[in-house]
Amino acid sequence: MTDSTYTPPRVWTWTPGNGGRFANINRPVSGATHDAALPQGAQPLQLYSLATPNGVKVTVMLEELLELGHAGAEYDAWPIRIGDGEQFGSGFVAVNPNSKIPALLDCSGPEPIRVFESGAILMYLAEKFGALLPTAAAARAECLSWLFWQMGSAPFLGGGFGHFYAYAPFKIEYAIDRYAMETKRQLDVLDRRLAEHPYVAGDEYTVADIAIWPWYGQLVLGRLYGAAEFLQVHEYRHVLRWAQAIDARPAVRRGCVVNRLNAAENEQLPQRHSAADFVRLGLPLPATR
Ligand SMILES: N[C@@H](CCC(=O)N[C@@H](CS)C(=O)NCC(=O)O)C(=O)O
Repeated sequence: MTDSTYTPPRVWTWTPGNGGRFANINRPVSGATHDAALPQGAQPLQLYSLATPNGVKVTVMLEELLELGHAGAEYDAWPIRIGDGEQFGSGFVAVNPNSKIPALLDCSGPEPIRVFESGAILMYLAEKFGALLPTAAAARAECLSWLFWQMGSAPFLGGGFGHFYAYAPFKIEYAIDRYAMETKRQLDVLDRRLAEHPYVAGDEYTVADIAIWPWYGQLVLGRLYGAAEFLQVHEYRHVLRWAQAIDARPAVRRGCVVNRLNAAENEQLPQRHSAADFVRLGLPLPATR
């Protein structure tokens, strides 16, 4: 076990640039650091995001809605370079006072409606279009329970395990142990559920799958933190079956490349303005086009 010689002082003070991977964007206060207007396109929905697991939830949701034929789900997607601090621009902070992607502006009505927090965005869109969220009381309760399970659980996977395993400036055995155990417990929760049901909320693909897949699905597919072997993800075979099935969905394939930066040219779509943008990448277009 790591021997720590650190004794916390009576009052915590901020040391900028503590050496962690995201030290340059972390600060103990909120609010805008600079004036910067957000770009705005012609589509009814404006998305300000990035292709991280939290961002991908929303682009997959929008692509699934378009696949279902909801033309009102057309969107312009603009990348927010969080490594460069664009989430602290005044325009972005006006849409999300919490300065985190994803953030959505619904411009389809007389006044724009802002929505932030990926879970709130998924629910907002599901209710707006009457899709991917069951309406019968029991099925809806089950779906929302798993949607909010994701919101509460993923910070232990991302901010806990991922941070200490992959991003912290040095390895702390205690922290990695604690969050590896919790991550494996969460994978086991999902595995037991998916042993009995094709999808997380039951028989239907819903916003619960859309929220959970970018984190736990991509983890078992070996796409997060280079931790597949460390966590022995192949043991969660029901999660793996579900993850592979969702990975093959055309809307998921499209959603994963939107607002993606720093990938090969043919695997990223930094901005998305219409379905035609996917042609260059050779991806399947919405079936309704
Ligand atoms: N609970 C939020 C989490 C969003 C979040 O953590 N976004 C990260 C990227 S995945 C971010 O924008 N980080 C920038 C920062 O912390 O300054 C949600 O689900 O929308």
